[in-house]
Amino acid sequence: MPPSAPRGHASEAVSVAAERLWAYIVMAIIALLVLMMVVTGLHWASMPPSRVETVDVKTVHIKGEFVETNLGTTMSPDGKVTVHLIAQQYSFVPQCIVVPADMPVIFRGTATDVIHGFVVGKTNANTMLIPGFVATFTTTFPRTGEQLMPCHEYCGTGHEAMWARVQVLPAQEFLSKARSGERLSCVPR
Ligand SMILES: [Cu+2]
Repeated sequence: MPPSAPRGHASEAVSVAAERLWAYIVMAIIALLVLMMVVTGLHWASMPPSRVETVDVKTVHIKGEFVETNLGTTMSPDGKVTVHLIAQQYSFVPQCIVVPADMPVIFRGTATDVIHGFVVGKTNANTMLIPGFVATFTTTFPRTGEQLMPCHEYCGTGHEAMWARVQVLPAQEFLSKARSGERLSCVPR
């Protein structure tokens, strides 16, 4: 209320009405936010992510899709590109990952000891790797070139030295290498 307005003046009623209106709007916004928190909280509590894949940490090195000979990038006959990787204190296997640009790439990874994670440069490829669980996502790399891939979950004293590299190749170059059907990586031999 403007201090100079005389009591009972028409401007008082106008300002009181305006303030009441704003109070109602703000209360409605707060109520909506609380409702959103309650609904999403109940929703996620009652419906955990549906596709939870587990893997036995004790045998992950010796059988199944995460044996050493299966780590790296493969292209299946139907053209699906899949990267299998493992995180352990304090490295990723493989240390250098080859992927094609402009093609969907499926990542499948797990950890063998403690929780790790990775993010590929400034892309949206970003996940946690939890022992006993398979982390998977599909992404597409629009730009060619090399990206750094650090571990982004603190995993112990060697955490800051835990890196891999990702080489994004032009799709044609990748396809010519992948045609041989074997797993690919850019780890120097
Ligand atoms: Cu780590």
